[in-house]
Amino acid sequence: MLPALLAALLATTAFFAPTARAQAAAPRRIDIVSKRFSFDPGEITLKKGEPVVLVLKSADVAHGLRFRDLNVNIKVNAGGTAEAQFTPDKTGDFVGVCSVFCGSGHGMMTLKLHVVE
Ligand SMILES: [Cu+2]
Repeated sequence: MLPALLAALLATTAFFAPTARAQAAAPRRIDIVSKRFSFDPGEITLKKGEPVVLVLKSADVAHGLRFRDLNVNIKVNAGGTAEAQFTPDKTGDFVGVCSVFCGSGHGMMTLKLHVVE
């Protein structure tokens, strides 16, 4: 009886703890639409140390969004949505590029990211 009760208690704790944490952090969500051959918006500004969720959507084929210096790489399937949470740990201007080859203009797909104090 006691082990069962303990297991139930642990399960409950495991279930509620992440929810409570997520609500406490409540990271800002930023929608980005990728489409041959651009990102919309083409420029975003974030605050250093503030967690965000980048929500990448594809309006056509598969795309990706990589910020090499920030260790972020999101890949999205054709017509799909993918997201990644990260916290910018340094200020500066960064350039995100499409990380999935999507056609002739692939190399021109960039997104400017400014991280401010
Ligand atoms: Cu591409």
